[in-house]
Amino acid sequence: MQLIEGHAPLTPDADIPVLDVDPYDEATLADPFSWYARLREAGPVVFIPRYQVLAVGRYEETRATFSDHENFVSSRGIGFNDFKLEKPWRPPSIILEADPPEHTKTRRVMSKALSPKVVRGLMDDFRATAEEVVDGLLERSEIEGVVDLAEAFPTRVFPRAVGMRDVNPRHLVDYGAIVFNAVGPDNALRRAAMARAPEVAAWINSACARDRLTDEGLGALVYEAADAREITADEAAMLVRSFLSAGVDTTVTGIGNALWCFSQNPGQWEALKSDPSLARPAFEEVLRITSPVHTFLRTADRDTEIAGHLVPESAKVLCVLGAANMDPEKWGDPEAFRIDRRPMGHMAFGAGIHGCVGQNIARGELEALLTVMAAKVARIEPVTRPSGGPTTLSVRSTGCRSNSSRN
Ligand code: OVM
Repeated sequence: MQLIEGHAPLTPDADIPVLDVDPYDEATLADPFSWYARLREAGPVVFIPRYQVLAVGRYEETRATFSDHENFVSSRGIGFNDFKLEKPWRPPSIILEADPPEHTKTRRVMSKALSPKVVRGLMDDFRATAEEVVDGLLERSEIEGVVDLAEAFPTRVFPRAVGMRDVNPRHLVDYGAIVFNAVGPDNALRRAAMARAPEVAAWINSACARDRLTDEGLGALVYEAADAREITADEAAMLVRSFLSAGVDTTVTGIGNALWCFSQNPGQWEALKSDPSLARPAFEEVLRITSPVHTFLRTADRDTEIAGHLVPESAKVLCVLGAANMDPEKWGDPEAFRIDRRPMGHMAFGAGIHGCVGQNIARGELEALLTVMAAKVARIEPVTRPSGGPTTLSVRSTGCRSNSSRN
């Protein structure tokens, strides 16, 4: 059988609309709202011939598909490859790319290691580091938003939170880009990221060993679960790898996207400055409007249906979280960035048993950073406009850089 993007070709139900788009071409990634709208308007589920996948982007069907882990499994891969048919690029994650009952055990360990109480213990370091990073940047007239802030902040606080003894911010950022580009199709972005995979993945894997971690961080908590026989030591190393896979690219993109939102909406920056307690809800709105992880896939593990349309066993379903987060049936004036919206039920962290287990730490990092910035930064503006004085961050951005995570 001739595979398409590592999975079986699909003959869709005749009444499923066909949408001839490439969600992963660079222009679409850079400005995805119009593709999101086309997807939602075409129907509750559509067929994308180029990738031989079904796709959902309306809020209701995206949420329903993503939450239905029995029909739509993760163990066959959450990208285009079907692990039943093609060997994955790295040993599969034992939490992301697993189903119950295996998933249940690893999820419990990660959930404990990333509990609200653990995150509260990290907040002082997040705030102090945010002060240092922001003070440093304000001494300059202009910054590159992604590199100088969005990458700089998580790569300082996150390895410390995990308890890593080995320091290499570049490898952490590159690994995140590799892992998330691996979710997308085999295009130029994915190949460019993958070119560095052997070297970077080897470094990451060694950094996950118990003797490369302090006995204090999140990594130690996971190894303690191995001591308690909840998981094996090899599984502990794999779960530390999951921290490093999921914890960097996501927050880098979240911060970059926050800069973008505020630079486009100066009134909302004013609003945050006058009420810094809005830092957390502001981040939720950044997530809703920019969906740092804009797509994940699932695989139908049996014949099933979406909105009454047959979905055959082996079908890959592209779940477009970004489109669900902009669905006008769910959100009033969805394109308006309003930091006090409190967008309950947004899909940026997913939903169901695989919903982001690190969402508390992500919120903690962004709360610390946005609170500190609200106190110190007068304006955030793109460099194309004239600079506004010593406490303005003039932000240059390298823009869309990564296949499956940045917009
Ligand atoms: C992992 C992992 C978890 C969430 C996201 C992710 C695609 C990876 O367990 O390795 O990136």
